[in-house]
Amino acid sequence: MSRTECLIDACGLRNEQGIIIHKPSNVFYLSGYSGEGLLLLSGSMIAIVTDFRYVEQAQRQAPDYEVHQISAGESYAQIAAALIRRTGILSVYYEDDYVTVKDGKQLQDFLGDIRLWPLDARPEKLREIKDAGEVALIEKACSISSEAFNWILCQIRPGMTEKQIQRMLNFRMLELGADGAAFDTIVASGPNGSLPHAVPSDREVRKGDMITLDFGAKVGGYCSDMTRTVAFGQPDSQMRDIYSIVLSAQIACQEALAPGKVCRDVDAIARQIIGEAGHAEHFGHGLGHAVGIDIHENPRLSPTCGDTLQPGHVVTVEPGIYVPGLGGVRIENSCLVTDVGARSLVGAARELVIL
Ligand SMILES: [Mn+2]
Repeated sequence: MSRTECLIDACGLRNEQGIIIHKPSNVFYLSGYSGEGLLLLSGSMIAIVTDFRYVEQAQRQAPDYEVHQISAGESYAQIAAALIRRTGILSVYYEDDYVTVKDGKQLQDFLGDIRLWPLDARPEKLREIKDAGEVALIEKACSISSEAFNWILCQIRPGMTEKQIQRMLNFRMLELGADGAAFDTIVASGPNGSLPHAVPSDREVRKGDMITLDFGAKVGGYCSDMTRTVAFGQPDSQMRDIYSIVLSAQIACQEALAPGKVCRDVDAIARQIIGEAGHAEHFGHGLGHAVGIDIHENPRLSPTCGDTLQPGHVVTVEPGIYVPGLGGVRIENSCLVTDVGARSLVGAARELVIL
């Protein structure tokens, strides 16, 4: 079954029902098309509505789809609604968690008495289980980011700024074959390390800093995600202790990944190890998240997620400890859940590297 057919099946779509897809990551997952526009799906029609800039791209990337081009002054929603009305569809599923109130109202106006129903994130549910081709792309993205990490370790010198290191990492990933960075690369040195999502600054790195690098590559539309904290010169004993706590939490949680495990139970392992070491209040984010076309997908390894891990899930395991005024440590691998357990797709070593 094609992905489109799987979605139609998951919705139990009847003849008089259709689906309209706005979210770019869902458009790409279902059709392979990566430009702007909308997808229309029904039992009798699979179509892309786009504009002049993307018509040829849509035809190339999604050869099974009819491609409809809007004219000047028309909106995607207007043409989508006209196509839907022509097919005799009476109700349409749409992404209630993505379409803005304004766009939703406009779409409803164009549709007249055709009703809109929430799609309830069914495409995202399908996207949770990665097929072999998707795993291969994520694995390639992970190996590019691992290799870029091993390279940057040999490049860091005193006086380099966080922004410089960020640029070099991004450039290296591109040289190694990435289509781009999966998200804004984080480089956080010294006391900036206590900010889990620090924005790289003009701060110059110096001996005695710990440096956190959180980054990923994008390959064929799929993301990798990894974090390493390295020591630039000998770290003080407090940071060394923090590193070993985070490392033992990361190892324990990664080893615990297996089909049938409940996400919040894996998160709890990290929270217990870090809490027993006296750092409960310094670990305020979830243990991890799924990764795929989007950098953050479901399921989440968080205290509230009751989902069960299944073969084909790719999730990050990224415990961290952040102490304001001192610094922080985070260690993150992206891991594939297999039939028997899990394996990291990130090859770089996790043990403390002292530069
Ligand atoms: Mn992550």
